[in-house]
Amino acid sequence: MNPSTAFARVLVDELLRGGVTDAVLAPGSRSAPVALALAAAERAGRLRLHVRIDERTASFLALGLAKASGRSVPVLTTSGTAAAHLHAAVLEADASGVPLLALTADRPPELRSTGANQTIEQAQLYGGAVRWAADVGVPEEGREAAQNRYWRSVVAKALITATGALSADPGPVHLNLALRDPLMPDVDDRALGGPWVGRPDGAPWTAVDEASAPAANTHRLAVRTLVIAGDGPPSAAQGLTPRLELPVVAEPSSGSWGGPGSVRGGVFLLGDADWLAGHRPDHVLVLGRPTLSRPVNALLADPAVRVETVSAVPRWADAVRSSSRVARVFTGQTPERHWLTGSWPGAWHDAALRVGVAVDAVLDGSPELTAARVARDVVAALPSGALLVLGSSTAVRDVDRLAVPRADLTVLANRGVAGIDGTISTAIGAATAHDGPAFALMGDLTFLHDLTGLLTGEGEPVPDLTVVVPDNDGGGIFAQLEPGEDRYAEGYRRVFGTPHGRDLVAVAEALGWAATRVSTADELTTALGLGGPHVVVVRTDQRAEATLARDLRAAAAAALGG
Ligand SMILES: Cc1ncc(C[n+]2csc(CCOP(=O)(O)OP(=O)(O)O)c2C)c(N)n1
Ligand SMILES: [Mg+2]
Repeated sequence: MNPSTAFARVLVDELLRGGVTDAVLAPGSRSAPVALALAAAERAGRLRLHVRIDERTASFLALGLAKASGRSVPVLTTSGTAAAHLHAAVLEADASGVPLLALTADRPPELRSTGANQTIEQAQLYGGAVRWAADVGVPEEGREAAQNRYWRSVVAKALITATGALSADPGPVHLNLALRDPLMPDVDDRALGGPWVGRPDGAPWTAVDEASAPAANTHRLAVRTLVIAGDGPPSAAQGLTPRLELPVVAEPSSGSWGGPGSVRGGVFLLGDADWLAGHRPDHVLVLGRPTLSRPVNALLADPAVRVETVSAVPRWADAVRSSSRVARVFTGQTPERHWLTGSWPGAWHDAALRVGVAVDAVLDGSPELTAARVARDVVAALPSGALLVLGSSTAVRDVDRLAVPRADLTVLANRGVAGIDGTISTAIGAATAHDGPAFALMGDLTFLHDLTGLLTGEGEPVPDLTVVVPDNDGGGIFAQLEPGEDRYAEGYRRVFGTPHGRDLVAVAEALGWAATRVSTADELTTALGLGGPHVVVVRTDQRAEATLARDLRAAAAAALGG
């Protein structure tokens, strides 16, 4: 076996031993040995392989697979700019703690800095965004046993690091793979033998011993304790038990959404200064990473509020730098149980119910199917057990403030860096790993940004995914923020509104997806029931959305007695 082939086959074998079940690749010639080894593993029924022509799409697909499965997912590229296209997904994986494994094929050292074709500085390409990066030495003839140990231990370490098995800090890892010609295999797919064997019984080269459970910390709860749950894995919510009866303002992708204590439209309550003045918590427990709303940050910055953080990972979120304590697990004890069953949590739940009725009346009162209503109705219409992937921008925020929270859905969003990139690919990846129907909700620019994500080639697994796109012909969120104020009207359309004028049904169909345009609530419900892969487009209007957002806030304020 030539050295590149031996290396590639050992690498893939060790990935499989380490628990990898899915891998993604984009084609190229420097990466050929690894690509062929992955394809061979798939033929042997040991792996599900996904092939994409666009590396950015490939990496977000891997991100979605890893996010939904909790397993490491390798994404393989050739050398040069191909490797750079993984950067956005690596950043998202870093910020949201997803075990993405970037495998970038590279030229051997003697070709670097020589002007050789498709050659860049790839080692440390992703800087501090990865938990670990290794520039793996070029496979060579001879020293088989030593090279086998080296390769297997590098892969085992990469997987242990990516999954956070020892650190409790999962995240991306980069293996830069320098390969020398010949790159094409000189043997068939026979099992690895001789010096290339791994540990007996299919074990990984290095396995992690079960870590002992982290020590429990006890939070001293106040009479008025509020839980703010931001984006994070469901484990972030562990320990939040129904018996505590604390009100929970949970973001949709928090794992606590719809769980015990979860209030609908919490952002309306926090955003109403008058109501909050009478219901201000003394103590706020923060789980995960809250990123969606300004009223949450305002509350966390309030010096009268004692802020504490629960974080299973050593990177806790504290964007306003007010947290006075961080603990690994939540083990809140009610000092005096009856304190908590008093009027304060009840007032939050009552207020949320009143706001819910008020916003429903506004949403149902409009004859048009607005983006806001789509967000609420999509959530309500999904079958139990479904996956919902939310795009950044208005989609996730509309669900956050308007939908009735549901604990029976798996809700994911790329909130690590909150990019509008790679969302279709993330959704396809997550849907592929999810057991059951999957749905995604994203704006038109978010959709257009990742069009190559729709491009699933011949023979690729295609999940049951329905992508719902409220199409307001551009970036409507800006109309709801400062740029949307009348005094900036002159430049708005050109530099914020960014209308594209495309027919997204035609666009989706051109890329091979069934697509439907809907304009009523009933049509939306019907379209959601058709099954995927399917794109559902709803035409909406940026300015009307901004007006509606104001109407919703006013209705909430009125319901809160303002
Ligand atoms: C990769 C990336 N580029 C730019 C942005 C800035 N940005 C945030 S929201 C947004 C507009 C999104 O438009 P769309 O997806 O149509 O959603 P809408 O705001 O219309 O609901 C942009 C450009 C971003 N978050 N990520
Ligand atoms: Mg839009």
